[in-house]
Amino acid sequence: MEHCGAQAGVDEGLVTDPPSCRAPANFLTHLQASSIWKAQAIRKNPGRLIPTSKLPLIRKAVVAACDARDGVNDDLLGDPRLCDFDLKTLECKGEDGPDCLIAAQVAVARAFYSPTVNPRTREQIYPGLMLGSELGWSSDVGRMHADITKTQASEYLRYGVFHDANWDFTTFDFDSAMAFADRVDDGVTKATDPNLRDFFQRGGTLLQYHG
Ligand SMILES: [Ca+2]
Repeated sequence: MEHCGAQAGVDEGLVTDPPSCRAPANFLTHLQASSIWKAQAIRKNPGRLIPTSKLPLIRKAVVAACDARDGVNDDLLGDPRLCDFDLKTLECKGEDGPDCLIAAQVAVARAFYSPTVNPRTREQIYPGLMLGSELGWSSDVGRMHADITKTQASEYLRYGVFHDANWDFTTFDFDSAMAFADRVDDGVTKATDPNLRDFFQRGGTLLQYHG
């Protein structure tokens, strides 16, 4: 039986005819670029890595500011897009401390929330992370890592796209390199067409779930 998604061990996306699909990666070339976007933000801001111990601080402030926007105080943001929390309110007034973020960490957090964009066209390459997602940032999904050189994103781009063992993620630009990655992939993992008519006409059924 063929599967796709995280359970297969790789994020190959919806590129086969699987009967079930757990957490399929979507728009893989751009998803990986969004990881590089975060890694470059961490690299550019000295003292930038937000320690795991401070992630609950951000989430608590976000929820305190926006919990009621969905009409229910339940420690959840029903629609994070309704939240306009200002990270500046968490910036340290003086020295670094457990209850505040230094300016470089504020800059990194802003990069995490920001969509990945093409600097020339300003087109969105991939959405940013939602307000309220902060507790997941230290996981492999959030990519709040000091070293991205051996993550899935950098491995994919190093070997799958650029075919260069010495490829350096800090050199990735989000205009020409992004276009190159899309050309090399040529739809193999960048499967974004939602039209599954042919699949269903062949009698296919698909159980897809995410979490
Ligand atoms: Ca709520």
